[in-house]
Amino acid sequence: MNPTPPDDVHDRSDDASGAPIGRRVVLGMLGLGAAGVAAAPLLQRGVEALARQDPTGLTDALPAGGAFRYYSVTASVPPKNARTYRLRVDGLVDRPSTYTLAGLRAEPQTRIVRDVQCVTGWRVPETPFEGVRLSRLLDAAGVRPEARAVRFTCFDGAYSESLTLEQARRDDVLVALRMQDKPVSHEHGGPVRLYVAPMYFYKSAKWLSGITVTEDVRPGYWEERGYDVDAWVGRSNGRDDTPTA
Ligand SMILES: Nc1nc2c(c(=O)[nH]1)N[C@H]1C(S)=C(S)[C@@H](COP(=O)(O)O)O[C@H]1N2
Ligand SMILES: [Mo]
Repeated sequence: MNPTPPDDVHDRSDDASGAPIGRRVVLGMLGLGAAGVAAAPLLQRGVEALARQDPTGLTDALPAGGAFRYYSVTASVPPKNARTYRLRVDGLVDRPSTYTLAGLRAEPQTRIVRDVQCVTGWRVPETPFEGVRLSRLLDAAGVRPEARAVRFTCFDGAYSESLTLEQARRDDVLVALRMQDKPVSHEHGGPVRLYVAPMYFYKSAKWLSGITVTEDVRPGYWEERGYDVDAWVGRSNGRDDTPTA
């Protein structure tokens, strides 16, 4: 099992050194380059509105103060509720199955309180998430021996994520029904999102609708655009905060 990097190494000064890496990647992906950096002050008009349109975290360059930003790579997502929500578990499993929200609520719930860390620098300390351990759903489905990875799909129709099977089986990876001690809101990816506590927040797919066990890791949405598949906080995406002896 991979050790979890300590949360307390990620203070604000740490962010200040780490953030430009993320921003450079982001600006490169947007094709903005130096012109984008020069235009950044213009973004300060309407931080909230822009943050909603900025899935990458570019608006983290702006002062906004410790709160969650909402990110979505799609303009709008049709909401799902207890009646319409379904989570499909399939792929290389012996027992493919479909969970309703009630079915997920009936499973044992695990609560984890850790810092949320976006790869672009913003961080929300001590955020509670609660839900069903992914390992539990995988065990219930009966993962076949040839399986090596898990792919996650979302009912926004665009986003995807992935983990190796070993990562997916960690006990700090949840299919989350609650966030900040409330049901996961639509804006935060409710009614059900993934929560991968030891990794940057882009791994925590919102609006989770599919868990497919696969033979190989298939890079997710941001990973196809340059971010690391193994997204350990502090030890990926150009950062290495591993303490040296
Ligand atoms: N479906 C979906 N999941 C997603 C994203 C997204 O755009 N679509 N963005 C990711 C990124 S980059 C971050 S930082 C977090 C943001 O979660 P929040 O909106 O609850 O703050 O969700 C991650 N999961
Ligand atoms: Mo992010």
